[in-house]
Amino acid sequence: MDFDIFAFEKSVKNRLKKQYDTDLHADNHDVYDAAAAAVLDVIMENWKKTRLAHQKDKVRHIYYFSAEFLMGRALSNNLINLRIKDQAVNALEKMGFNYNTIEEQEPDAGLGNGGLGRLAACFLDSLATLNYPAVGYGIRYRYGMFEQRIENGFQVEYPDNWLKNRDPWEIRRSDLAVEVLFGGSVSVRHEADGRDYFSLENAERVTATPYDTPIVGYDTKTVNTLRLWEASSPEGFDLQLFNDMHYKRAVEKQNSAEDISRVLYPNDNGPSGKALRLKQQYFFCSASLQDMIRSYTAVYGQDFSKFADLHVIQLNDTHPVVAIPELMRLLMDEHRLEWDEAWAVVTKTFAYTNHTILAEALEKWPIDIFQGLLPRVYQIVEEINRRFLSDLRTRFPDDYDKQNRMSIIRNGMIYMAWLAIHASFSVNGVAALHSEILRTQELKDWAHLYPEKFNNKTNGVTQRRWLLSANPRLASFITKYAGSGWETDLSVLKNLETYIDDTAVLKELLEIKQQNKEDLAAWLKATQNEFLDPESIFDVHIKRLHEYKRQLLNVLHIIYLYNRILDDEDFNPPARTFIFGAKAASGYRRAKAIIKLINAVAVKINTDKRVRGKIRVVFVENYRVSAAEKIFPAADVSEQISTAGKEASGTGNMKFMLNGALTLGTLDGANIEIVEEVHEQNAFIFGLKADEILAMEKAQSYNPRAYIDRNAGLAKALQQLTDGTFGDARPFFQELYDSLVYGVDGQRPDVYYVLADFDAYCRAQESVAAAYTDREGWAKKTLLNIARCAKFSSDRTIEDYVRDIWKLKKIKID
Ligand code: 26Q
Repeated sequence: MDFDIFAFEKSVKNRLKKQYDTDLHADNHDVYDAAAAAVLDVIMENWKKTRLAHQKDKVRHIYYFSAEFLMGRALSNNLINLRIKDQAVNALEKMGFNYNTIEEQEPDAGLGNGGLGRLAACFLDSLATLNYPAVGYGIRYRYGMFEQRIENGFQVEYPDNWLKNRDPWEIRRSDLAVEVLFGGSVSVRHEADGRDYFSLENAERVTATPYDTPIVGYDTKTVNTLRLWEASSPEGFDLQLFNDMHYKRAVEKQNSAEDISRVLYPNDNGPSGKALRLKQQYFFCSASLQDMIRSYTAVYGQDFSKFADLHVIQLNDTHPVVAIPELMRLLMDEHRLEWDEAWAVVTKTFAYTNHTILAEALEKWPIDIFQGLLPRVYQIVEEINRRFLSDLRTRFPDDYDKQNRMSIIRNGMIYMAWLAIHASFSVNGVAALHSEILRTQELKDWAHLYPEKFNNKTNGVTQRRWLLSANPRLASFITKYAGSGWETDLSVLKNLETYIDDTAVLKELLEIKQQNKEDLAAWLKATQNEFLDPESIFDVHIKRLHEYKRQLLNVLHIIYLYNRILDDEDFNPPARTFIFGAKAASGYRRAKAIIKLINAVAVKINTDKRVRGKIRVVFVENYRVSAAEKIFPAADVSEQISTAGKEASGTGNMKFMLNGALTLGTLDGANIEIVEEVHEQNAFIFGLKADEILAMEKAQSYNPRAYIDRNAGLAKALQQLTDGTFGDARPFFQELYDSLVYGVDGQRPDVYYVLADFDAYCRAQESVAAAYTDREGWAKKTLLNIARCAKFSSDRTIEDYVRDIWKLKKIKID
């Protein structure tokens, strides 16, 4: 990169002078803003070059449609990918600023819930790094994932006002605004060509304005675009009403439009059923398709025969599936294609990724909501389904059951996954086990009908953010021993295996982990006044709070361990710090009760002198990407303990591995593939397997009582939930108890097999303790985990998508 450090310095100084008239008194945020703006300047030229190259060569692009992009911070990431971080840091420090302080000024772009949103962000990084033409399309939420504070042990949500200051990375493109219509009624015009043309009357008009953010590839000139849409009213507020002193009504239309991109829905794995959510989905899908069609028709006019050659749209779960009937509508109603022509385009354009097997997460919309909001799109969905059912009847004339099961519209609902599978040319799961379960269980009918569509794409994460940027000590270690080049070819890490018996190297590795643990301890001391002992095992459970992820299993073990230490003087396991970070969906009562329980157990244990220096429990407030970047490098143990068959993939498991933490996990999602790489002796695997759970579910044979009766330690821990041991939140803990032991609201007891896996989990934790005590043995396992994580780079994942689905060509800029 031809980077002029003096120009950069001057550019920062000039901005501080011009914008703030205060190079002397600039506060840290002003400096961040000026530095970011100066970095954007550096990016600008290649961004333009990339745009021109991609236009000029009329190349095939991937369009990643996603309701979420969990980008986190951009400053360090951009500096690293531009390969100018050291120089820029030096320049800023020379000016008297502390880089770390400056970096901390940037709010996370938290436009996602968790795994699915962060995966989208890793994919964009890999696509740019690998020089593939790609656009991310989504929503510019005014408020992202809520800010979590813990008050009296309970989660309290506060709005994430991430745009309070301007976002220096985005460029508003008002020149590219489009209009999206809602509601109204369908009117038909019969025209001279003999066809009926449909349009909407009295619809609500909403303006969609794109904001572009650059996606800088690592060590390449490619700069792709993330284009996020903002909703506003074309009319602004109503001056007449305002003058008549109807102040509320005067801004009604404006508010109603702006509501669409106001806030990210904070529930992961569980649909909202809210009309506003459908509005969000249609809003960004329609705007994005109009945007794509506009650039296409500028070159090819109304000849759509090349559209599917130049565009592939990947649907990130069902959230953007309404794009399917919307593209039909645009092609027929706005561009005058016949149904069959339009359908031929659509079915060559879309590919669908499924991210979950939880039944409650499968999106379906009540017809009345859908039809009321999108009357014309609904007609098209009906027609798609009518034609599909007529095909089904020819293929399976006697199987009425199947025809009913597979109908896209059924029982007053529209099934978005069915629509996606029927219209897409590819359907994929996100880990081998997950894709297998889709094929053989959840989507069995569909895999039978369309076997050629089904495939697996195991998730991955970008080593640029999750190793190079987050863990500079380990990054240098790797370069020193494995060699350079791993930043774009993670298989280089396998060279580390040469050092498996080199005690000096192993010692160095342990020292790096130790330093990272000290850093994390210092950060938690500074931010939440927590005391952590860096000599203890850092056992880390960070991910969204959900029953299937079984944070409750972890807590029950902690309670059990606490009791055991108190009961038995001779029991002296190595010191442990149990670290949690998790947000619960705002309306998910039981998840919130688990957060309260973790905090109540933390208070009890951390204030009990008898276990001081032996166990400690820490809840990291407001877990988010920038916190994750500090936690993964400091972890010894990676908790991946979901009920087998329920976690589609997991990606945190990969970030831990990359940072040398050992997996304590079930054979679920990508854990299985991690263990395939490192072998069982380098991980701690326990618990029921997916097929065993399935068998128990089918036989309805699971009785949690049996497990409680057989295990006094478990019985005691359970009893302590409700006997006041953990303080004053008894109704919440009582519900947790009841859900495990009796089942609540007509549910089976212990739906996620926490009690069935308890004993195996305790034994796995004992193995962890024993293994940790053998420091050199632990270091070997750590080294091996790092050496064998090549498969889990999102670069590998992207190459798999490109080869099997997207069929893109690399475009070198310049
Ligand atoms: C749906 C409708 C209305 C409101 C919200 C939602 C919604 C939002 C987010 C539903 C689901 C999500 C997120 C799901 C998710 O993050 N799934 C995770 O995806 C990861 C990437 O593939 C996997 O690694 C995880 O296993 C999976 O849980």
